[in-house]
Amino acid sequence: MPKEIILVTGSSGLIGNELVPALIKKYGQENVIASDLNEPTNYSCKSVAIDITRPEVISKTVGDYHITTVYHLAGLLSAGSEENPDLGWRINFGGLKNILDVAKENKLKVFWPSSIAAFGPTTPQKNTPQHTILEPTTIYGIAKVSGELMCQYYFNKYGVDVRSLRYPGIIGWRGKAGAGTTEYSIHMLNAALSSGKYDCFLKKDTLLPMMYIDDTIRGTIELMEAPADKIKVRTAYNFSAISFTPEQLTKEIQKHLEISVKYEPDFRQKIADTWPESIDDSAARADWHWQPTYDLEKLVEIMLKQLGTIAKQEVRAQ
Ligand code: AKB
Repeated sequence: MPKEIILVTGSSGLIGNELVPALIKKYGQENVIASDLNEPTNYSCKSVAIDITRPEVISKTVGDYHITTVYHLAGLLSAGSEENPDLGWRINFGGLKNILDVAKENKLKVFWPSSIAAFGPTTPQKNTPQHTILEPTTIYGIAKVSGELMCQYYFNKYGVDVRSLRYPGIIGWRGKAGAGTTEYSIHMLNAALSSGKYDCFLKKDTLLPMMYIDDTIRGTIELMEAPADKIKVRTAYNFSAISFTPEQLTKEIQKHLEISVKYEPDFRQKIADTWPESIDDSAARADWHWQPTYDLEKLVEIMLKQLGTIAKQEVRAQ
């Protein structure tokens, strides 16, 4: 089998911070290249700076390092995109288009995350089906739906082996939370360990699909390693684990630590209101055997443990 050499874009983000070490463990540090807008400095593999809006930079990196596979994570999340729609579109859709063009020229295999943001207010909110109405009202969601269709187009027309998942809210501890909406959960967990107080920008009963990062990383690599003929969905697979509200998360945290939460919904509530409450991911389960393992109880326990360890290390380093 030809050697696989993997480029990860957006390596410094929440997911990149977990995916890069997982890929290094699996494929060896000599076969992984980490990249972000600023060159990452924290990985044992080679790192480079890539501005995803500059196709010539992507092309040069792919040529220089003989890249065969790209995990394209670079993006601007929902709230950040809503604050700067032009930038959101340029990074989220433009960046993907640049990656797909380089993939076409160089026969690369590509992973790109779509999101539950691809759905909108007219989508059935409970147990949202794989194939359903996609009429998002955020610029982030519009870029995700357009991106999904572009992935399918590049697969059908040019044979680019591009695979995608509609990520729910991802909860991890190694990287910093981005400018998203489901990221309230990570801020709340951090607040429980620091001040014990949190002002939540969503209403307490906002039910959203969520997932612990270890499930995300495993599912993402499993999708990429599945035989091509098992991948029947070339837009993006529904990808699900659990759903909970801010209030349910607060109650679970309170089993371990004291936290008082005030609810002060802002513009991010409007974004959350257009997203599903729960997702039907039976296509992913049937086609490439997706199976989540973390429930809310396990997620909170491990997040508090890991964030607590980091906080102690930071205090010792001061
Ligand atoms: C966000 O809230 O913007 C992201 C997402 C669900 O895509 N976490």
